[in-house]
Amino acid sequence: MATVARTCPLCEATCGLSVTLDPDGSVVDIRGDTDDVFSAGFICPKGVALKGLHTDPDRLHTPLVRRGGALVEASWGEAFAEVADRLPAILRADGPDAVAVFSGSAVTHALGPILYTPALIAALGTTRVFSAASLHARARQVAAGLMYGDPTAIAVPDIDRTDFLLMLGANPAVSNGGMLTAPDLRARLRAVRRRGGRVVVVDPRRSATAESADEHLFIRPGTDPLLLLALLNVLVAEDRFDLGANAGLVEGVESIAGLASAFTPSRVAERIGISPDPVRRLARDLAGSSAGVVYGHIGVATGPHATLTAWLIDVLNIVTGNLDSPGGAMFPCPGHRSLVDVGFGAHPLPFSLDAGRTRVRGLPVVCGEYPSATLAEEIDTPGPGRIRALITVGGNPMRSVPNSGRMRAALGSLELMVCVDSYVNETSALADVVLPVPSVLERSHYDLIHYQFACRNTANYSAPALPMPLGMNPEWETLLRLAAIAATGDSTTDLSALDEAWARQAAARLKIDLADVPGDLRGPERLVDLLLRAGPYDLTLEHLQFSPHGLDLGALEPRLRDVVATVNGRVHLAPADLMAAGRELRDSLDAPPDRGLLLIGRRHLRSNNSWLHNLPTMIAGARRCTLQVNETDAYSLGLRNGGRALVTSATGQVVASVEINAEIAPGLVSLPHGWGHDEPQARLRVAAERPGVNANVLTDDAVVDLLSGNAVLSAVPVTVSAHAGDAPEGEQPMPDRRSGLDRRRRREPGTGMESFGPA
Ligand SMILES: Nc1nc2c(c(=O)[nH]1)N[C@H]1C(S)=C(S)[C@@H](COP(=O)(O)OP(=O)(O)OC[C@H]3O[C@@H](n4cnc5c(=O)[nH]c(N)nc54)[C@H](O)[C@@H]3O)O[C@H]1N2
Ligand SMILES: Nc1nc2c(c(=O)[nH]1)N[C@H]1C(S)=C(S)[C@@H](COP(=O)(O)OP(=O)(O)OC[C@H]3O[C@@H](n4cnc5c(=O)[nH]c(N)nc54)[C@H](O)[C@@H]3O)O[C@H]1N2
Ligand code: SF4
Ligand SMILES: [Mo]
Repeated sequence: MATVARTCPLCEATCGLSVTLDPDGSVVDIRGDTDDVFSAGFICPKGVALKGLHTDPDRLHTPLVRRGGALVEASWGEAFAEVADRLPAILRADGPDAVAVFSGSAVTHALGPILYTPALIAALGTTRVFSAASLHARARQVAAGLMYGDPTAIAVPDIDRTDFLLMLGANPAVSNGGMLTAPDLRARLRAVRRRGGRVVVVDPRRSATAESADEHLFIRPGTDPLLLLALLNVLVAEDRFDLGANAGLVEGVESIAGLASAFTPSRVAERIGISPDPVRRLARDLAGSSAGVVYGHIGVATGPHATLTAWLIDVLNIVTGNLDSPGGAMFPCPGHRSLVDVGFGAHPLPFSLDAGRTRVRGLPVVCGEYPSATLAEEIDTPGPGRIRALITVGGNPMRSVPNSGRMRAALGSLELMVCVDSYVNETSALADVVLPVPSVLERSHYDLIHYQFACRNTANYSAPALPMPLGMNPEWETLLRLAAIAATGDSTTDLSALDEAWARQAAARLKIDLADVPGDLRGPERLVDLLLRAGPYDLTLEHLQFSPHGLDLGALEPRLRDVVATVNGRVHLAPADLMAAGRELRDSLDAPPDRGLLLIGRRHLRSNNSWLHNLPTMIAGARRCTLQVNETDAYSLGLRNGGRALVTSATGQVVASVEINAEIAPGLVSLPHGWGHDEPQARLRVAAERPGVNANVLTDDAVVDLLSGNAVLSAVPVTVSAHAGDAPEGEQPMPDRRSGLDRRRRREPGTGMESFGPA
């Protein structure tokens, strides 16, 4: 038996795995790699599940082509010939923008698609590029762009050295961290408390993270910017702004103080559902800590004011002297050069919101991408520039993008759809051609994306644990083949010349001599070697090949001066667009507060957005795709634990199983996303047994965070009523958790949560 060390690519935590293999290549077991320099043996159930993922009988091994209405097995040659028959004609007739590319979250977790999807986009020449970034990260990018001049200037909590963490809309106990790469984040949070620090969680649910924090404040969904402005208001009123070492580098402090003056804790209390006293205390704790940091993710990054929230989080870190300071919010410095430096996802610097507008709605084009919430309208709205063909890579827009009803009709109207994916899921079920990818264990890995958000500077390369099986194609070659078809119309061109040209272009941009790279390197390995050579630590791929458990490149260090890319070299605390949005919020303060029922999401440890539900070990146990509702609301809505509820929004309806839950505040309901495995042509046999419902039937593509175009997936207005019948077959109700209500709920005295019952 052999044991190989490799990095888990399933989430952002980048844990080291120790994979034990039989001589015949079958996986004996997967454990945490205790020698991994970053994760030191931590592993979650998803890492263990890589074994089941590898052997899942529904995972694709052969391309599929639609014949007579059904997807049937085809050779690679036949599949590529099908694309070559149809794609070039569309490009010729309607130009490059008639063909769109959607790259999903799996792209950011795999070297092949990270490095070669851009080659496909370049060959197509299309500007219709969509990705999961506008479903979770775009607001951070726009706020960073406006403040620091560079949308990639993202600061992360220096979690191992902080002594006060205020966390909004994130649940790392389940997600293991988002836009914060920190394996075993739960232990790192425990360590904050052990060394005398405090963790405060702001969340409309008593999440697992909230449960283990020092303090949890329930908040009315979508109102986080009001809380953040109230914190600033207290800091101004008590003269607690202290920019520390950054004082000379920051402009706009007075404007922030002026804006915050209207947002007193008592004025926002009813809207946010938090009384003034805890807000004042929170402001003092943050300002009084020796190293504090504010951090937020999905719950606020997919809210209706996502850019405003991202901005105010950074503003708070700056005015309390915590930006770019140990224990505060710091800019990582990974082992490799940024992909932006080779032109991937680049945005003209200094950043502006004028780099382009979408065809139909005129939303900003950021980092070379259209917002994913505009994908359906760009397909179904007639006129020049309409999308007629779509290539998806590692994504499931039928389950991840708002307004699935419209999306389904739009995808169904396409003249050609090609999906590069490991499954026939709800999206690829609609494709004309499906191209499979190797299993995680059959490909190499280096986390080009998430090391940019890591709480320690780290570099770790994993060679494939298993050889590529006969009949499989490396994903980078598949994407390069599609690029060749787009460029030449021919499906049989020699790819080595194309790969050579792609590497030469990257080397020129990085100012590295391609001759320095070992001559036997090809594909992603050659590009990773180039990016490491051009990086700040003079690493090479060979260094990492000799360090199978990774290289620790040290704690984060201050580097704000290197990061700022504004014209005058200063941090803009009060950019005009954000101030205008802040003033709009101020002007709405006197309008009557909204009391309608709001839908929020949640994640589960044994899931990965819309996938992994096909593995028996991941789906076992109590049903998960439930509509969580508080006891008070359940009573007034006539809902019963284990019964059914009809949930209606502006875009659609679903019938979900009810779970009465004491952890969720009144006035809202929660449904996880990524479910609804009931698409007739999908091939997910295990998932189909417990399909759940698709939350994105209810989210609205017409409502986006206007500054960034990021989708709004939280705080969605809904109505809920009882629906006849019990929970669907096979979905056993959870035990009624009402009995735990008093024990679990430690509500802050005097919060306004009681006022959140539905109108
Ligand atoms: N096991 C597992 N891990 C994952 C994923 C997965 O699907 N499963 N997905 C991965 C991905 S793609 C990402 S981006 C990350 C996301 O990682 P996280 O950001 O940690 O995401 P969630 O676990 O969804 O936590 C979001 C929290 O926000 C709260 N919330 C909702 N609305 C609001 C609001 O208006 N205000 C506030 N303050 N809170 C709100 C929710 O109740 C929830 O507890 O996780 C990654 N890791
Ligand atoms: N309502 C609601 N909607 C949401 C969210 C939410 O919180 N609430 N979260 C949003 C977020 S944060 C995200 S990131 C998006 C995710 O949205 P998507 O990226 O569109 O969806 P995923 O479910 O992550 O799909 C990943 C796909 O990649 C495939 N795959 C796995 N490995 C590989 C590989 O190596 N190569 C290729 N080519 N494919 C592979 C899987 O089979 C799966 O089909 O969803 C968003 N949608
Ligand atoms: S936390 Fe993320 S990276 Fe670590 S084992 Fe689990 S899925 Fe893999
Ligand atoms: Mo995400």
